[in-house]
Amino acid sequence: MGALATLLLAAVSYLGWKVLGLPFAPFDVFDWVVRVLPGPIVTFAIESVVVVSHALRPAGMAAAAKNAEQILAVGFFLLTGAGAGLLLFRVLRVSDEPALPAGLIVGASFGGLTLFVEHDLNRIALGWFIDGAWVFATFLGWGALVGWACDRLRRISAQETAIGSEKVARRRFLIGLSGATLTTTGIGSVWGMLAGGRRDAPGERWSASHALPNAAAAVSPVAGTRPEFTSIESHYRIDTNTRPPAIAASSWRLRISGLVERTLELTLDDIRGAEPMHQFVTLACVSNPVGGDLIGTTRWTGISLQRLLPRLALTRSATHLRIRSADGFFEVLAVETIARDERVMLAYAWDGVPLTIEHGFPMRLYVPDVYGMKQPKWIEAIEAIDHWEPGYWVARGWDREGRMQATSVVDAIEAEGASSNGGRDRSGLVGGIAHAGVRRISKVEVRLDAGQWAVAQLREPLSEATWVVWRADVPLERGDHAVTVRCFEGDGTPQTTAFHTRRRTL
Ligand SMILES: Nc1nc2c(c(=O)[nH]1)N[C@H]1C(S)=C(S)[C@@H](COP(=O)(O)O)O[C@H]1N2
Ligand SMILES: [Mo]
Repeated sequence: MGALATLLLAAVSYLGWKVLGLPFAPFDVFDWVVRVLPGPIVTFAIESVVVVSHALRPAGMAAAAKNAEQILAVGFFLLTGAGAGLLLFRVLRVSDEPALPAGLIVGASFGGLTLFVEHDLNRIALGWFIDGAWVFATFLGWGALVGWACDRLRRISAQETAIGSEKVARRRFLIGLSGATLTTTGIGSVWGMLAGGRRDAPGERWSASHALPNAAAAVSPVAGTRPEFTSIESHYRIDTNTRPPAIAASSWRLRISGLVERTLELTLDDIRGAEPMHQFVTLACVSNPVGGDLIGTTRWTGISLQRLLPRLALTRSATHLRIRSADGFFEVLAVETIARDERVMLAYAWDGVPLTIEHGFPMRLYVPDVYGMKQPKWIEAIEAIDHWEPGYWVARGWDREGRMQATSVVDAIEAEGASSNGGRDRSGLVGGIAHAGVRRISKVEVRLDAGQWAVAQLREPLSEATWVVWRADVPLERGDHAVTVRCFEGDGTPQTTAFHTRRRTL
């Protein structure tokens, strides 16, 4: 009964979320529980999900990882609901209290807890009244269903004294109820799925009407190499939210406080009104496995924090900024980094359109040379402090610097042209990307099978902060091949992470 009622609650909530943007408790409760778990457990879970989704779907692992998380969240919700139902039945069995009021009380309590979670995660999208009414109504419905079923089963036991007829009556009741619940669940889920189709970022993309800055580059990518410019839709997404926080552009403020002459509140228009800065940036997740797709390149638009610095009016003792996100994420950035590097920016657009909610609307931070774990999305507050502090992931045991490591990937292995000599002297093309933060790539080398390392050609990158597309000609005979790649940073430092190898049978 508990499981059935929870399934129904999940389906109804899902419909409410997809159609009206109401809270979706299964994801939100899960995210909240993950927040309060100790770092090592969360890290272990994330890494397991990444490893499993990479094994299952190496080409679409970002999406696969999010799906796995969502399945876990719903599973956790169903288990908790089933457990609560079981407990309620057990307790009521030893007392003679009517079950319906007990169910309502438990439902209301769970509703209250859920609302607290929604508030804590900043996911109250339509206001306290509407979201609160919805959460209470759905959870009370859950409690009422469990309680009512419990009462009915008791009455059946009391009425049907003969053992056989009691069994039949109970079974009939349960089958009827399961049928009704499962049908409603099915309708709710399908309707929600249809209603919640992908919403594209509004506005015209910059890339739709502009040539890339390296359009005239002499070296062109080998067919099969990943697009040099990642579309917003295919950019990976990684964060600790199964559902992103709800932020309204009109009421959003960037609050600057702490060690400042006076606190300051900036609106989105204040920030968009200042001189914009555009940068082509490759963003990567520290959890990206060798050859994985948790890396992407787009055009970021925002305001340089260096230029904003005078307006922040930091006091002399301020050395760091604690940058806080609506989802509880935070990162600590040295004022010195901002003073040294004008590229550090508050970004509000990707590819010419406002950031999508998944990618941090309305504001996110860009810091050159570090992994995504150091680049908060959904920023809402900056606090000036006089010391360094570990950020969200660093506090959970992740690498303190988070500096991007040099990496290179083989994307394509293509046999090319007609073969001469009975297929022995076939030539082939291999290609891919290499990236080392903003430290540039000076050389990429490829190795065919167990052969010698050969130097690849490098395409001029979109910027010094983006990956470099490389290509190389290799003699490819028919058969099984393994192509391995390695790169060197601008100053010649060799890649130290594991080399990527791609295999192909020609
Ligand atoms: N507020 C917030 N910002 C965040 C995160 C998060 O969980 N919460 N995850 C970080 C991590 S680990 C990465 S890799 C990048 C990913 O950005 P993207 O989802 O836009 O690709 O966001 C970073 N910023
Ligand atoms: Mo990440």
